[in-house]
Amino acid sequence: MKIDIIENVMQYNKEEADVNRKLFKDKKILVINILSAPGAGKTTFIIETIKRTMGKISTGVIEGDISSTHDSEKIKSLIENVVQINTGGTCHLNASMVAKALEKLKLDGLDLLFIENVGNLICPVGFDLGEDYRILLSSVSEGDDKPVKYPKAFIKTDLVILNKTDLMDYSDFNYPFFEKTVKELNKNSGLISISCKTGQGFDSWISILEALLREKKTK
Ligand SMILES: Nc1nc2c(ncn2[C@@H]2O[C@H](COP(=O)(O)OP(=O)(O)OP(=O)(O)O)[C@@H](O)[C@H]2O)c(=O)[nH]1
Ligand SMILES: [Mg+2]
Repeated sequence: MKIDIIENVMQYNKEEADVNRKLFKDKKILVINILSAPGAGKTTFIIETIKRTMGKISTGVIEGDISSTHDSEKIKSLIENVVQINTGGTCHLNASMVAKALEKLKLDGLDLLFIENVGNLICPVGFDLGEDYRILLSSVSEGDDKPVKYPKAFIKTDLVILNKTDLMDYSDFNYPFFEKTVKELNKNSGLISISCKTGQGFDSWISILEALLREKKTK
C-alpha cells in the first residue's frame, strides 16, 4: 500500500512536469534546474551568469527555498522576472510548485529560465520539473568525495560544475579523484570548473549556455 502511494505521487509529478515541459517548448524557453548542497553557490552562479548576459539573454528565475526571500531579493536587484517559492519545510521543488510559480512569471519574450532548487543533494534528484537540463553544482569547500557519497545527484545530471576553484590552494581537494568519480558515475555528463568569485571558467560556461539557447530556438 505504501509503495502504491509513492508511485502515485511520482506519476502525478511526471504528468505535471510534462505540462510544464510543453509550455516551455511552445514558448521556446530554455529551462535549467540547478541542484546543489546548501551554500555551493547556486544563487551566486545565477547572479554572475545574469551579469554577463544582460541585454543579450532575457532571463527569469524561480527561486526555491524552505523559507525567506533572501535569494530572490538578491536576484531582483538585477532583473524583475523572479518568483520565490517557499516550500515551508519540503526539501525539494516539485512540478506543481513550479507550475504555480509560472503563473506569476512573465513568459513572453523569455529566453532562459533558471530554477534554483532547494539546497539538498538527495530529495530534489527524483523530481522532474519539466526542465530541459539539470546542472549539478558542487564546490571545492564541500570536498572531493561528494560524487562518491551522493551518486544519484551526479548520475541524474547533464552537467557538473565545480565552483569555488579560488579555494583550491587552501584545501586538500583532490581534483583528479573528483573528475574520475564523476566520469565513472555518468559518462554523458559534462564537467567544467568555475569560480564565481574570480570569474574563472565563465567564458566556457557562457559558450555552453549560448549553444543550448541556439539549439532550443531551432527545436
Ligand atoms: N570563495 C568563493 N565563495 C563563493 C563562490 N561562489 C559563491 N561563494 C560564496 O558562497 C556562499 C554561498 O553562496 P550562495 O550562492 O548563497 O549558495 P547557494 O547554493 O545559493 O545556497 P543555498 O541557497 O542556501 O542553498 C556565499 O557567501 C557566496 O558569496 C566562489 O566561487 N568562491
Ligand atoms: Mg541560494
